[in-house]
Amino acid sequence: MLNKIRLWKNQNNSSTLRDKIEKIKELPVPDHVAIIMDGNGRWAKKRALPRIAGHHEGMKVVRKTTMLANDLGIKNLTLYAFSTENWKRPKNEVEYIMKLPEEFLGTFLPELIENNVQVKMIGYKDQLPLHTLKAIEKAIEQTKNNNGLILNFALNYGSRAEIIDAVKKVLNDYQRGILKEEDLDEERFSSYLMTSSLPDPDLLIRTSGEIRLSNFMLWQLAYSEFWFTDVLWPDFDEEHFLKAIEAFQKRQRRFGGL
Ligand code: V07
Repeated sequence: MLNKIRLWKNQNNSSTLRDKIEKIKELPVPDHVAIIMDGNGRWAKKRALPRIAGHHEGMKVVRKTTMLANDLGIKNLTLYAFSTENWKRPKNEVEYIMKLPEEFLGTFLPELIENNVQVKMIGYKDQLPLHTLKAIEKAIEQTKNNNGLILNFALNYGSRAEIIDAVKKVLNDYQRGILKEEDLDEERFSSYLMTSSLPDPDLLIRTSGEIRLSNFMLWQLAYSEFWFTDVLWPDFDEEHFLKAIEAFQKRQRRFGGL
């Protein structure tokens, strides 16, 4: 009897999830969702586990979120996995985090390929351990012709440094006569950023209760909708993601009504 109830409950839950997905797909979904995946350490602490256990659990949520974004027809998903500030963390934690791309891709790359997902990365590659970089570049290469969801990892990324580097490239192109002063506008400047191939995010999600940008996509988020939630990243499930998308669609409808 208990099993029957459990089965009924599960079927019930998963069918409402499918219904919700279908409902959301009737309205325009954001073209680009960016997520600051915060709260992994706090999730672990609450359970008296080492911080790395939170990062590992967070990695599983990356997979679920990617598959749901793909199902919803979202075209671009950027995930903030590691900031240029995160090197200040304990050495063993950083070493563990830098193994996560390999572990993730070792397990899920076939699934990403099956689902036509294209892997990309923004951030400073030169400071990454070679084993991390190699795994990511292999995934980028193997998925470069896929035309489904673009799964873009921000890794060793910092927005102010990105902007300074863009300005330096602008100055260089100006000096070489490739760029005229009158041709520099917002669109042209965007083409010097690491995100040049991506549209600006329509929706930013940050988990774990912090209400700040922490040097993430400062230029690109100028016109985006923001969704902050207290839910810790390892607890962020399909229902939470759908709630953020629903809120986005409601705001779009209000905006469209004006
Ligand atoms: C990382 C798990 C998610 C929560 C945030 C911190 C820890 C997946 C990746 C990844 C990166 C590149 C790639 C494939 C997967 C990852 C880092 C940290 C550095 F091509 N999760 N995850 N990378 N965490």
